Amino acid sequence: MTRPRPAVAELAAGIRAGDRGTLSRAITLAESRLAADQDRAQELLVELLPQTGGARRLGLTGVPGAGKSTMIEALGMWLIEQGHRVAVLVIDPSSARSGGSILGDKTRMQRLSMLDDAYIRPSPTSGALGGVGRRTREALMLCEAAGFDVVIVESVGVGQSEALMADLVDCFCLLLVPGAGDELQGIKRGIVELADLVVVNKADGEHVADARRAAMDYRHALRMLQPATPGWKSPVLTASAMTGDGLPEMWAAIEEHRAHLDASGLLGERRRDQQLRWLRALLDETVLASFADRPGVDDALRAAREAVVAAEVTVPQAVARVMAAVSDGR
Ligand SMILES: Nc1nc2c(ncn2[C@@H]2O[C@H](COP(=O)(O)OP(=O)(O)OP(=O)(O)O)[C@@H](O)[C@H]2O)c(=O)[nH]1
Ligand SMILES: [Mg+2]
Repeated sequence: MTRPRPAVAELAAGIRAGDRGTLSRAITLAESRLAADQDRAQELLVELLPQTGGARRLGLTGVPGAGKSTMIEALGMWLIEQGHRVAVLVIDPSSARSGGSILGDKTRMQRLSMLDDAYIRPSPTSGALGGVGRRTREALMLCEAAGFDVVIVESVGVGQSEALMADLVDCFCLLLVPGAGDELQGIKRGIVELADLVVVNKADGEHVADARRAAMDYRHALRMLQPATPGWKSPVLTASAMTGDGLPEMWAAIEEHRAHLDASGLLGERRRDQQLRWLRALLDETVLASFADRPGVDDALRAAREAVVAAEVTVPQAVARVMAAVSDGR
């Protein structure tokens, strides 16, 4: 069985031309677990590196139902009207397990997905070495090379996905809804601390007053926290993804944050730190994986566990034994 394999140069040309079909194929290639595909994907990424880095990288998180997808669709359509090209990557922890809720997300962004200047893609979170964010990071770079000047990453604000998202984006936006306390919203303090911008969504109809009150509360709470970006006071805005109210103000705040990152040199610093943390994480994982693959490791680990449980050795001694057994096995 032979599959058609477009040359890397051909893929690169298609992506540079902004072709969404080629972009999809390239992202699929980068997501593949086959070593041969990975080689080509990395070759492609290197080739496209000079065309990456140019987008506004925006992360949007919030509890399920906060209105992230609705907000991205409304903001995305507004941005496209302003002449932008908008890519959306949806980090979905459920997609790996169940086939996921992606269909639902696509449906919710139906109007956006029909526009030529939009691209929407789910990002699986598991499988590859390099942390859960790896695939999203590579997809983001490919979208940039394809000329999308705004890339929005959506992540459900529960679990660890928002910390990983903060390592992918320049501006981290937290979406809240009025009328629910922090506990109810499942928002951990650590997430609020990451926010460069807080938006209280669903400020429409009977919720407007609640939304304003919630925004006041958060403005107050944020004063007690370390700023997510040094020298930047994270604004707390109200908006409605449904009516579009507050979206231009939201984008203005994102642009202001960007101007602050540019003027202070923090943009380069943030992206460099992100790359270095990724290098570190991928290296750690790769070393561990290659260690686990060596002959004798399983036996040595089992023996170490037994010896520790039986209190025959200390934990450092057990580790030394495993390391010794493994070097002998080479
Ligand atoms: N009234 C009102 N409803 C909204 C607004 N934004 C979203 N909703 C509704 O809230 C519900 C959830 O919206 P989604 O956009 O799917 O929320 P989400 O955060 O993407 O949800 P998950 O992807 O499941 O985590 C939908 O029924 C939306 O119609 C808003 O600004 N006002
Ligand atoms: Mg959603």
